[in-house]
Amino acid sequence: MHSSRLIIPVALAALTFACGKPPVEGGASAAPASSGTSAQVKQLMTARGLSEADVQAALKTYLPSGKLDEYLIFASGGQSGQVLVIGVPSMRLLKLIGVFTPEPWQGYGYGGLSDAVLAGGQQIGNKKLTWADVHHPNLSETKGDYDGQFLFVNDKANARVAVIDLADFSTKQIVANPLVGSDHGGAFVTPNTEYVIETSQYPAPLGREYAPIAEYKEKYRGLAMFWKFDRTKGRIDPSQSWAVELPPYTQDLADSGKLVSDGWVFINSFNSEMATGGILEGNPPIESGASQNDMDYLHVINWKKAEQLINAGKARTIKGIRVLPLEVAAAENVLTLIGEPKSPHGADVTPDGTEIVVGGKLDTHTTVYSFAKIKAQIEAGKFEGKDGFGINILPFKDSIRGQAEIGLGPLHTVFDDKGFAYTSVFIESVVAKWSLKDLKVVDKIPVQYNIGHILAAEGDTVSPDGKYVVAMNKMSQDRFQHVGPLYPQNFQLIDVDTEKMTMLIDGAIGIGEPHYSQMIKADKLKPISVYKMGTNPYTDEIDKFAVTPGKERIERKGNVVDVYMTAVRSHFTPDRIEVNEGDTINLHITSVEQAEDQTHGFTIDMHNVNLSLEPGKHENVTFVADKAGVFPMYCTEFCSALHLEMTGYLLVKPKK
Ligand code: RUQ
Ligand code: CUA
Repeated sequence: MHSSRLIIPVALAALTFACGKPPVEGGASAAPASSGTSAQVKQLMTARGLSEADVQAALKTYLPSGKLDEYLIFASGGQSGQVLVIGVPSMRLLKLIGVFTPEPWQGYGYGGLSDAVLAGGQQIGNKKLTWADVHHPNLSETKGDYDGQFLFVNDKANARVAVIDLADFSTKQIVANPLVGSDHGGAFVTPNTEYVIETSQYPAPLGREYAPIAEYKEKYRGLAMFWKFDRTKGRIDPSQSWAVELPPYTQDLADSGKLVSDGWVFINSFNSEMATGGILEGNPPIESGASQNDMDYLHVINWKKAEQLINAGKARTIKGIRVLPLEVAAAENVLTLIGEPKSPHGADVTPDGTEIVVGGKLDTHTTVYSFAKIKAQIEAGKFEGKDGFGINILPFKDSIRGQAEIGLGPLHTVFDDKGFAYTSVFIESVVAKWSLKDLKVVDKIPVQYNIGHILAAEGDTVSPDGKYVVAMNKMSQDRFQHVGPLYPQNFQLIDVDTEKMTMLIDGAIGIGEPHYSQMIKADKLKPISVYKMGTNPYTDEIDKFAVTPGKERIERKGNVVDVYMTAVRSHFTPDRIEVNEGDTINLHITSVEQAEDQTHGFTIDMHNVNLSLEPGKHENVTFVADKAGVFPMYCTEFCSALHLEMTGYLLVKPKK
């Protein structure tokens, strides 16, 4: 196997030699021929067809064995229902976090305590959800800056939000929105993570009820859900959560205000035409019906005021959630609207919180809204009219600072530390860098191809880092080996510290279609290495069934058998479990290891049980031994030289 990695350390030496020499366009470096090392590098470059720029890109991204990445990306795993953790600049995949779907290595969803987490909102009527459309991972914030404690992520297809604790990188909670069936603008946090915001996508009657499509205007609605986050518990508290009812305008992406605009939320919408399709009935498809008007509506929500009204009892309770009715939201100017150009998509608040940048998929501009103008007009009651739901509309021209001519299909925007914005331009397949000051594009870099989201180092916080931007591209047709008609997604790492943006490396994403991602400085994360002995990671407490060494036992009460087991290099105690066919077995297993990296696994053949037993972790498993037979149990992690010996038997005696 030829690996590009092999050449780099040598190339590094070569560039040191070549220092001060002009680079040779597209060819080998201008290193002095007298240097043995550089001659070798030159040879390698020629043999592999590498330019000077290639070698520089390699030098900027290569990590020698043992060196750590500077940033971590938390990327949505799209249809996989998982979250990817990727190192920057190496673009190495570090972890897949099981969120809405089982993840076997972590033993997530295979018989242990995590089953209850995974089951959150999984049962819809008589259907069980086994996948999710993961869209937008968002890190918890303190004062508008990532604090490295939690990650939230939404499932667009089924309107669920998950909480991941970054102490152990595992999913702790999934909540299902009882009011709507799909979401998109999520899971954005307010600057101190008071709330995790989830806004609906496709309008439907609230409470997941039925109403005929002919009653779309009267009965179908959108929603902005404010999930209350309890930071000390590290969980969303549904009982303290509430929502604002929205008109059926197909709300899209959302962002929280910050600093001066803290207390506000901005949500895009499309299809303010309220097209409902009906192709067979002779109507235009939704896609063209929804593109008739020149403007859709940016929704401006004053959430602090909404919260006051909710607390003052102005809510209607639907399916256990307090909802601020549309009439109240409109009358109190909790919700106001502003025009936004055709088929808007991203809504991104600038680092200083003063402006909102909106991209229009069918427009060539990004539009920059001024929060000060918006607020002043709302306070002065300066509206240009009302929409069909009685919501006040602010004049577009007086609400914006201006527009930047970007290119074809601007979508999402992130920011750096020098006053520049970076917008993904879908149709043109470029990243456009533009100045927030004068709204002028200063640079463009082609990406391969069809970029969707974009992310920058801490790029949506109050203090972005610059340095890196990642283009999240959908179609990579010529970038990787063909692996069938479904191509890998392509994360392209771009250096934005150079005068012109430069492409550093392609990162193939081989699962799901990632949507948004965030990039955090790695040293902000303080994950644990071991659990306190006996910890139930889903309650963060010592489990009441935790087993201490010497206290292992098997207790039988009628046909219920409780097994108290420990795992340690390289045995399970007890290692023999003898039961009768039809018995209910409660297995309580504690890893009594406390050394870093001493992980075991646990499986029972043919029982679909698979656990990961990291040091100190406790697991409970319950099942009925409904099949007589001999079932080996073993450790599934190659934990020691005697790993294969870390085994035992479940013996199920047949009924007579
Ligand atoms: S988005 S389609 Cu984040 Cu651009 Cu979901
Ligand atoms: Cu324990 Cu393998």
